[in-house]
Amino acid sequence: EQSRVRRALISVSDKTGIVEFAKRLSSADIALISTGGTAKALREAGLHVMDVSEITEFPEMMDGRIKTLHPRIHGGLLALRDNAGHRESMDEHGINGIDLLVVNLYPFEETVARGAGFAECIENIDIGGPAMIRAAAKNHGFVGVVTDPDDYETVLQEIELDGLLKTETKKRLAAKAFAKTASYDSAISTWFSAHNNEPFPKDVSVAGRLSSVLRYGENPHQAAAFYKTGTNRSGVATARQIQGKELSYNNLNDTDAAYELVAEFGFEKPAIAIIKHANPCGVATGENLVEAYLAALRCDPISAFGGIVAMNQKLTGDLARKIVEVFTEVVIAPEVDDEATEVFAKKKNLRLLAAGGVPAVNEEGSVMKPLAGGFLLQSRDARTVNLADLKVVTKRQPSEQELADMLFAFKVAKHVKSNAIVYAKDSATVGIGAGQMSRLDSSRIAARKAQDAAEACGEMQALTQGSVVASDAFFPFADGLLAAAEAGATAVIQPGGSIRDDEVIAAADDAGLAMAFTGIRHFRH
Ligand code: 93A
Repeated sequence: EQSRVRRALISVSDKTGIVEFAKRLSSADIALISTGGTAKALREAGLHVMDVSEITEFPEMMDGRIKTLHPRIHGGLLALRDNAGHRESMDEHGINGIDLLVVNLYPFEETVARGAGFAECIENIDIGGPAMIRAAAKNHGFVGVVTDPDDYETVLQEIELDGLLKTETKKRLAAKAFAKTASYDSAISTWFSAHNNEPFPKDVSVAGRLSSVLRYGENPHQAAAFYKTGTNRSGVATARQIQGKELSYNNLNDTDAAYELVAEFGFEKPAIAIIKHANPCGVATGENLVEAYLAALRCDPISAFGGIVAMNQKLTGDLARKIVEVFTEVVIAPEVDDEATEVFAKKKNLRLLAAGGVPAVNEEGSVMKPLAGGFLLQSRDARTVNLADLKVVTKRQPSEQELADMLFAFKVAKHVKSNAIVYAKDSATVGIGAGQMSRLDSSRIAARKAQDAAEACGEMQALTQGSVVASDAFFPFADGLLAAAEAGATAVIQPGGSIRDDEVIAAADDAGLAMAFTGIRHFRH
């Protein structure tokens, strides 16, 4: 038999909406018990509140480290109301049942995120809050536990109806409560390990918040959902969808790839990337976004059909009018102006996203890759190759234009699945070879795609004539490099480090190429 909610304990750090919530609980004849700061806020709003210290007969002490850690509180949360022995203990020790617990925790993650010192972070580890949350969630048969202000309204509506909380509701709240304490503890453990210079803790639990259940996964027979980890890295996770159909699993994956790629160019120059199947089919920077878009599109107009377009600057009406000429699935930009929004409104299905910002390329972080029975964890590939990293190894020095294009091509190659070969000219890709098992094949495919693109534009000569070529890893033999020379490349950028580097350098010299080594590899599998 269900019993009415009579007593609620409220102890919250984030006091958003708490006064309104408590007022309605009080109107529903529920007695309120509270810790220091929360009690003060509620009293100021004219509510009648009992202090926890009145119940425990202990003052809050040790700078608040001890507030609710007491059998009169935990007994009230944990006692099984239908168990005679438990009831006896309650009577004997003056313990009253607590039927509703409303807690949100010390803001540990926020304290870490704003760069607070070690001692302050430690002080923001909540002990009493999680203890109460876990006690109430364990005893969810009798206690409702509210850990998220988003649940205030639903809980109120049930209570206002008949003074009760439904069994399913209490169960749902308990599951959410344990997820909350698990992710809270995982944040503490990750932070603590990093502090001890242990980048890889013994146990890793990935804490994410369900953002949406997707229609299906990579294929229609797979189920899928999108979880957000709350790292605040601008991108698909922070984006606001302005219009268009629901984003699919593949849309999210490809949009992420597209946005990370344009982020390489920061705010230094307007950049556009067009993505298909997580690989770019055209990337360019330009004086403005329209110029960059047209140059990116020229690289592979056939593959761009049904693609995803990302940019690193505000999307304007001019560009929107160009994009809608090609069938496009998703468009993502840091911001979208009103004119562009209007242009896209006519394309009902097109998904338009405003991400708020562009993620910092050099930001530290980890990436995970699942495999059967486990997962691999590594730090992000946060390296960008600069002029200072380059070592020219050929007799011929690259020209200034070649150097600029080499750095551009290498940045793009970082975002192409290995083996990656990228031809570029005038800060635009002209041929991309991705995901082949042999570097020579990637090289040939990139050159052939450039030839196709030229023919599609009614040009005789492949766009690779007079281009530069980037390789994500070293050329193990001279053949891949010679294929590039044959396609018309005049300069090469690659990590170097093959045992046959001498052979490869000699072949480059013979072909009159300029070549620079980066010393940095950008595998992406
Ligand atoms: O320092 S604590 O770990 N010790 C406790 O006994 C305790 N009880 C509640 N932190 C404790 N809390 C937390 O205090 C709650 O989780 C909540 O975040 C906060 C509310 O404090 P106040 O009402 O004084 O603002």
